[in-house]
Amino acid sequence: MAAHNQNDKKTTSSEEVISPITPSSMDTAPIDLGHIEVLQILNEHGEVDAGLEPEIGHDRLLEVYRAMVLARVFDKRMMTMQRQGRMGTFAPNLGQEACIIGQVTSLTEKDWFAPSYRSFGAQIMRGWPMEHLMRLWAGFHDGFPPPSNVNDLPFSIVIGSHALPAVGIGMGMKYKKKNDCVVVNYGDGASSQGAVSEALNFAAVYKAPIVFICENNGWAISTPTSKQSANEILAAHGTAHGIPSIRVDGNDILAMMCATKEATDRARNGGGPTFIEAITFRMSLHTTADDPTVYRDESEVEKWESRCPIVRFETYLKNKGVLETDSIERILASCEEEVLRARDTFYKMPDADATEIFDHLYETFPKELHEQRAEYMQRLKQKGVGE
Ligand SMILES: Cc1ncc(C[n+]2csc(CCOP(=O)(O)OP(=O)(O)O)c2C)c(N)n1
Ligand SMILES: [Mg+2]
Repeated sequence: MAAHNQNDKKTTSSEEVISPITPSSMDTAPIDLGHIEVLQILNEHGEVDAGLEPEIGHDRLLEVYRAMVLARVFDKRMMTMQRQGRMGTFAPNLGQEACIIGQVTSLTEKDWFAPSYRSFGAQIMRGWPMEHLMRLWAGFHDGFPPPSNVNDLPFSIVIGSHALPAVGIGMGMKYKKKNDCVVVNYGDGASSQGAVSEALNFAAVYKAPIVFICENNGWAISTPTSKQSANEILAAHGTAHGIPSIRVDGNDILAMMCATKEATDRARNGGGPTFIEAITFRMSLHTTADDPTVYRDESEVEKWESRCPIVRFETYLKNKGVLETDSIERILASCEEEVLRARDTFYKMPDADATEIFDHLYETFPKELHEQRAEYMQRLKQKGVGE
C-alpha cells in the first residue's frame, strides 16, 4: 500500500506516469504483514485450552514451577538487601517470571543465551550460582563473567547491544554445522535501537539459528510502549524483516515454553530465526534507582496483578493434580532456604581490593596514575578502609 501511495504522489507532481508496483511485478512473494498469531494456552484464570495443552511430564512441570518461585524469592531478597545497603543496584523482574523462565526451557547446555539485565530467573536456571549473581549486582567485577560451565553472555546493560554478538554466535554454530541455537532477549525500549534492526536483518538474510525474544513489559523506564513505537505490535519488527513472528502471552508459562520450543526446533533444523514478542508487565520499579509512581498510574499495575504468572500456573497445576496447597508451601520454603544459603555464602566472600580500579587499563602504567594511586591509597588509609 505504501508503495502505491508514493507513486500516486509522484504522478500528481508531474505528467510522467509511473506504473504502480504490484506484488505480481516483484520477484519474491510479499510477506503477509497483516497476520501475526497470538498465543495463549492458560487464560487469566489458569484454565487450559485443551486443544493447545502441551504434553509435559509432571516432574518437568514442577521443575519449571519451582524455577519461577525461586526467581520471585530471589527478587524479593535482592530488593531487601539493596534497601539494606548491601547491593549496588538491582533490576527486579516481579511479574515477568513466566516470560523469563519460559524462554530458556528448551535450551540445552550447548545452546547460548544472550540476556539483558532483568534475566536473573533464567540465569539461575542456566546454572549461575545465586551468590555469583549477588556478587554481580553488588558491583564486584568477578560477578560479571558467566561461570565457566555456562554458555551465556554476560548480561547486557547497553540496551540491545548484545543482539549482534548473539547473531554472530548463531552464525558460528551454523558454519560449524552444529545443531545448537541462541536465545537473545531485549525489551520494548531496546527494540528501538539500531543494533537490534541490524541483528534482525542479518539473522533473517543468513538464517542464523537464533530466537529473538522481545519482552514487551509496557515500559522502558518512564517511556510507555505507546511512545516507544507507533506500531505497538512489536512482533511486526520480525515480520518486516521476513522472520516468522508471533505474539505470546508472556504471563502464560505454557505459551512461552511452546513458542520457544517451536522456535528453537526451527533454528536447529536450519529454518533460521524466529521473533517472539512476549507481552508482559513490569510490576515493580525499573531498578532500585527508580520511582514509577511519578510517571505511571497505579491502576495499571492493579490490572496486571490478576494476571500473575505464578498464580495462574499454580491453578493449572492444582487442577491437573500435580500440585497441592501444602506442596506449594513446601516449595516456597525450600526456595527461601536456598536463597538465604546463597546470601550467607555471598556475605562470606572476600571484599574487593579498592585499588583495583587502577588495574587492567594500561600495559605500561603511566606516571600520573602511579601518583593518583598513591594518593588514593593514602586517603583510604585515613578513612580506615581495608584495615
Ligand atoms: C544504549 C542505551 N541507551 C540508554 C540506556 C539507559 N537505559 C537503561 S534501561 C533503559 C530502558 C530499557 O527498557 P526496555 O528495553 O523496555 O527494558 P526493560 O527495562 O523494560 O526490561 C534505558 C533507556 C542504556 N542502558 N543503553
Ligand atoms: Mg520494557
